[in-house]
Parts: sequence; C-alpha cells; structure tokens
Amino acid sequence: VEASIPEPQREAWTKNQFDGFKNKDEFEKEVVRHVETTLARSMFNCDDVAAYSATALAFRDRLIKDWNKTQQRQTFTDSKRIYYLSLEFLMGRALDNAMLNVKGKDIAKSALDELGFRIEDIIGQENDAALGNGGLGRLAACFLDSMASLNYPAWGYGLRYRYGIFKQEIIDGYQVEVPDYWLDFNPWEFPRHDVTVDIQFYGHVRKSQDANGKTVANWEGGETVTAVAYDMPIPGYDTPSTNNLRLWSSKAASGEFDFQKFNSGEYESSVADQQRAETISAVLYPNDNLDRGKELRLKQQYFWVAASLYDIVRRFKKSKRAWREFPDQVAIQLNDTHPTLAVVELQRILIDKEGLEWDEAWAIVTATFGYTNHTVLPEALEKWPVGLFQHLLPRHLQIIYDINLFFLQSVEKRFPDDRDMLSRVSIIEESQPKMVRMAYLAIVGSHKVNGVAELHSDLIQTTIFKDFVKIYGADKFTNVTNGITPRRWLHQANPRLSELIASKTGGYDYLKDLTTLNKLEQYVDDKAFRKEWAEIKYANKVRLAKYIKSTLDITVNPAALFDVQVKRIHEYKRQQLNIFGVIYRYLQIKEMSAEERKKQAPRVSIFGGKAAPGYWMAKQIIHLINNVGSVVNKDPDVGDLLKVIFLEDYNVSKAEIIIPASDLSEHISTAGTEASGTSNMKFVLNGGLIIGTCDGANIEITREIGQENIFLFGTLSEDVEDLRHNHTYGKHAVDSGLQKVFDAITSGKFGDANDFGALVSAVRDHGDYYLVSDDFQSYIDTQKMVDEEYKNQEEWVSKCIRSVARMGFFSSDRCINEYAEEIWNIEPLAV
Ligand code: CGF
Repeated sequence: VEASIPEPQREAWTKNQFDGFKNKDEFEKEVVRHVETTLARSMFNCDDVAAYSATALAFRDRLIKDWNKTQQRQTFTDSKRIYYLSLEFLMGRALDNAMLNVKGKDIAKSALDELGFRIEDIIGQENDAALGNGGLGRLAACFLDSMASLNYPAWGYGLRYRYGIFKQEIIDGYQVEVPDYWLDFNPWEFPRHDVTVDIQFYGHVRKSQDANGKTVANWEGGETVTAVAYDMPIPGYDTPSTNNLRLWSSKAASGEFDFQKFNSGEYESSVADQQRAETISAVLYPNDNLDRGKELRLKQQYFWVAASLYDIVRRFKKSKRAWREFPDQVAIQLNDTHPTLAVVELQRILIDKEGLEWDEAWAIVTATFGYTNHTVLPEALEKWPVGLFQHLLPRHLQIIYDINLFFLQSVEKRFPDDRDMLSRVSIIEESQPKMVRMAYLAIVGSHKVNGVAELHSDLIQTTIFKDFVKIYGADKFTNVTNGITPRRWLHQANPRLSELIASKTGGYDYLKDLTTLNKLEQYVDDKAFRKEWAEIKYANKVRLAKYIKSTLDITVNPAALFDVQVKRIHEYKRQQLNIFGVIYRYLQIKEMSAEERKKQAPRVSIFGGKAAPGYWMAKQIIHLINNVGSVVNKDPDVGDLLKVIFLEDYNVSKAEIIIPASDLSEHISTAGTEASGTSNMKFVLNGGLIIGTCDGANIEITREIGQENIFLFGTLSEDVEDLRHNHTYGKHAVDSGLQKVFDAITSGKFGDANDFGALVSAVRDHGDYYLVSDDFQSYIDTQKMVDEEYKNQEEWVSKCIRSVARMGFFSSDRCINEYAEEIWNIEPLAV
C-alpha cells in the first residue's frame, strides 16, 4: 500500500502528520481548539459538559492515531485476528480509562486545572456506556482491554443500542425503569457511513441449477435493513496498540422515508419502514440469565452476526488466500449462544455464495469458532421456535436441519444402540412447538467449548452437555476461568491503593503482570504499611458514605463494617438470604440489653442491582430491602449498629466507588448456579474479604488466597440435588431462626405482609428451590464469625493484604492468554 503512494505526496502526508499532544501546553491547546471549533463555544460558556467533551475529543484524536497505526500494522503483517462476538459490552465510562491507559492523566489534570476545571468533575460528566446487563457484558469489556494491552490483533463486534440497560429509580421502595438514552453526545464513536451492509430477513428459498448442473439455493424476497458501522477505539495499557470495537446500528435500506406516501399526506406511515428498521438496534434486552424468545431479539442476533461476518469475510478476501486458510487467519469467539447464528451464516456464505462443497465449508466453520458457555440455568439456555426461524430466516433453517442431519448420522454410527441419544442431542427439540437448541448448535459448530470457572466447566461436562463429551471426547471441552482488568478495577477505581502497591512492588508494572502482587506479602507484618493500607480503605469508605448521604440522605458511620452485595437481583444469587439475615440481626439487636448492644460491631448492609423488568420476584426482593431499610434506619434502638442501604441504579461507574469501599462482600449463590461471578474478584483485589458459598470462582479464589482468608458457608453443589429432592418428596421444616424472620415479615413489621408473601412461601411452601432455609443457619453463624474477626482490625487488614497479594491469577490478561493459546491459536503482534 505504501509503495503505491508517489514520493512527493507521501512527503506531504508525512510532514503534516498530526502527532497528538505531548505535554500540558499542547493538550491545553487541543482542549481550547475543540471547545471553540468542534463545540462552537468559548471560555465564557464552557461548562463542565463542554470541558468533558473537549477533553474526550482531545484524547480520542490521540487514540485514533494509534488506532490507525494498529490497523495498518495488522493489515501489513496479515496476521491472524480474533473476533469477539458479544451482544453485550458493558464498557462504563471511557475517558478516565483512556487517560490512564495512554498515561496522559497527569497532563490532563494540570491542564484542566489551569483552565479552571477539576478533573473528577469532568470525568463525572460522562454517561456510562451501559450496553450490557451484568457479568457477561462486563467480561467482554475486560477482555477488550486485555486484548489491546497484550497486543493481540482483536476486534469486538456488537450492537450499537440506542438505549442501553434501563436506569433504575427507586420510588416508594419499588424499582421503576427509566430509558437510558446514552447517545446524546458520544465523543468516543466514529460513525462509518461508508461501512454498511445490507441484511436480509424473511422471504423464501428457491432452488435452481447452476451452469455445472449443481443445485443451488437462492434466498429471495423479504425485507432488507442496512447495518451501519460505528467504531470505538480500545486503547491498550502502556502500549500503542489500539483495537477496534465495531458496533452496528440499523437503518432503513433506502435510508429515506417513503416520499410517495409523504406527498399523499400519509405522514405517519411514510416513516414506518424507517422506524421499523431502526427498532432492531434500538434497545438492549434487559434480561440477565433469562431467555425470553422474542422475535425482535432473534432479528437483532441475525442482523449483528450477518453484518459482522460480512465484514470479516470481506477483510479475509482482500488477502486473496484460499478458503481453507480462513481458520488460519480468523478466530471467532461466541460469547454465549447469542451469536450462534454466525455458525450457520458462515456455512451459508461458503456454500451458497462462494460455491464450496458442504464438507469443505463445514471443516472451515468448525475450525473457526469457539463457544463460551456462561450458565447452566435451564431458564437461560436459548431456544427458538422452528416456525419463527422458518419465517424470519428460511435458508438458515434449512442449513440447521442439514447440520443436524449430518451430526445425528455420525452419532448414530458411533452409538448404534443408544436411540435415546439421538433425541437427547438433536439440535432440534421435538417439542410442541419444535425448537432450535442454540447451545447444541454452538457446540456442534465449534472446535472448543469452554466454561468460565473450574466448577462450572466441570458441571457443563457432567450435566447439560454430558452427551456431547461422550460424542466428541473431553478434549473439545475446556475451562478458562474468568478474570478482570486490573487497570480499571484497581488502578482507576482505587488510585491510592494502586499507588501504594506500586510503591512496594517496583512501580506500575504490576498492572501488566498481576502476579507481581505477591511481593506485597512481605509487608503483611509491617505495621506502617498496614496503617497506610487501612487509611486508604477508610478514605474509600468516607467517599462512599458521602455518596450515600448525598443520594439517600442517610448518614452512615465509615467506621462500621461495610457489607456489600451489588449485582443483578436474582433468586439464585440470593439477595433474599442476605436481607433475611439482616432482619435476623435487627431482631436480635432489638432483644439485646443496652450493655449487649455496646459490644456489637456496627454494620452497614449495602445492596445494589437491577431486576429484569418482568422478573416479579426479584422486584419483591428490592421492595423488601427498601422497606427493611426504612424501618431499621430510623429505629432509635438500633442507631449506628445497623443501617440498610439500597443504592439506586447500580452500574459500572458506581461500582468503581462502591467496590473499593467494601470490607465484606457477599457472593452467596446456591452452589452450582453462579457460573463464575467476577465482582468477587474485584472486591478481593480492592482489599475486601468475601462471605460466599462454594460456587463459581469463589472456589478458585479460596484456593489462591487460602481458606483462612475467606468466609465460606453453605451446601456444596454435589448435595444440592438431593436436598431439592428431599424438599419435594420428604419432610422439610423451615429453619427456626428463619421462621422468626418470616414471623416478623408476616406480622407486617416491614409493611404490608401480602407484598412479601411470595418471598416467604417460595421457601416455606414451594420447595425452597434455592435452599435458603438449608443455608440460613450456617450463613448466620458465618456472619457472627465475621463480626468477631472484624473487631481485630490488625488481623483483618493482614488478611486483606495477603489476599490481594495472591490475586494475580484473576487478571483478564491471564485469561486472554489462555484463550489465545488453547482456543484461538493466535500470537500477539510485536509493536
Ligand atoms: O456471566 C453470567 C452473568 N450473569 O452475566 N452469565 N450469564 N449469562 C454468569 O451468571 C456469571 O456467573 C459469570 O461471571 C458471567 C461472565 O461469565
């Protein structure tokens, strides 16, 4: 490419290169230029929002230079790329992250200072990019950060939702959902109006013969919607590598509304097509771990994977390589089953468009894809009615039937005596109506399937996918334990702790190799170090206490133990167990004498998280927490001993304030239900201890940090089934402590008892599926241990330091390296 540009022109280009800012003065100049020209403002009307926008634009300019070079480097070296397909990218705010990753925050701080702004206020102006529900979307965001930081040639592909996850308001104790229109002004995206793909839906398939007499399928008719690319630069930490997150937005294929209708006065229907097309990327489905099977969701999925694959294939074709080399150049990771249609779409492209034979195409497809499973919960496993497929994607359904036919034939050959096996593993479930099982399609279409923590990966192999392990052998299945990026979740969220760690571990290199944290262990007995450590925690708690005061007008004591459970509200995550425990504590305090009360360790129970709008039980849990709070927080008998806080609208940027302030966090899912959890890692990395069940990544955290540094309790996953069986068929009495809690609730102590009847009877009368009663006593006992241990602050802080020192394993860098080696077969690109 370079050689094709004549010398004089090349010179002109090179001479005029924009180099970005290199010091405070140059940065200031950039900011002023953006305020005055891009934003058309002046120093007289530059408010915080404008200052934020100009700062972000200055950094974006800088990133885009590196982005261009990174893309050129990848093209010139023609290296293999990894494409991470995720329907969710929960990015949070970008400015602080960008400033830290390119090491420009100090410059920005002093420049903004001179211009009359506080950098914290400026950072606070940014809307969260909340294009995800919870762990799965945030994992994708951490992975992007790691892939860029480790110099992997990687692209993320997702949807540019106009509305991200809804904003949560709490009104009279109830969750109310408010739309999140986050795109008012988004300086981080580059609309690529020249990068568009037309995507087809509906229609029919017509078979015809080509010139060689071969039968070919033609997918015809239907409707077309255009996908427009929006690019977001993803800066690596301390490297010029800047990768791309490409998000697709939908618009009407013609780009215009119907003029004929408009002219004849039918104003509303003239824009209907346009609006229908735009609906596809309008809104993120707000369900976490729940499949709702809506047609629009399937449309979103196909729209996004078809556009992404078109893009990937177009890039590959430029290299003029033979098709069989496709998997040497391209690895595609399916983040959950949401992008599984990509398997079918690639097969369709290869056989229908490129004329490859089925087997040759299928070998390419399966060598290209890897599939990550994130859940064993039956309600989350995606299935689509065959009829819907037939209507929306008729050609894809034919291909799915063929994939299934060839797959079942091979199974039959290997297991001729196991007729049941065929119906068990069939991609088509013979139910009424017939359904396409997306997880099975993803397994059959990939060369590797991974779970996200050891227990979870074992469970998928021994339960939901066990037949597939028999069929393909255990080698196809693997584990990659989740991780988190220490850049955002320590350096950015907890700058003082990061600085202290850097001062003891030899600088900030630990952010690139998190195992270096182990150097901290030698300071565990250093009193001065422990003091500094404790002071930082206290300051973080003061910051959260101020936030609580300013948002809820409740005063909490920063010296109290901050006990935090922030995550999506879900029965399996058992916020109900936590709030029942809080009620139990409250009842105990009420029964105590004044003397006894003096001996109690004060506690602040902090909750946060959204319930899916249609998830009634989860909303009841939120309501109960808030009602308990309003009784407890104003009870003079209780005072500082207990406060119950529900923080509204939990999101990434709030997590950055909450997590560094926690003493204890709760990860208390019913064993075997939480695939991994990733906030558990964030809390420990920020010097907080965990109370948790033997579930998900808690188990590996325990192994790494030592069981003396974690408060484990509750049923083990291997016992869960038996207990459930007993609940259904045997005798099962509610735990006596829990019964007292239920009595308090049903007596109306926390508002209308009828409101919480379902929460009580789920445990008492309906089989207690999540084993709340079974685990209640051990939960309470373990909380008592926590109270006792917290009184010995020296020992508590030592435990925290030791835990942080041993958290190196949980960096998403380690995780990405494992994917790269075991699944993607891809190398970092030298910079
Ligand atoms: O994915 C989850 C999360 N809820 O988004 N699953 N999904 N779907 C799991 O439940 C978490 O346990 C897991 O940490 C996360 C990322 O793998």
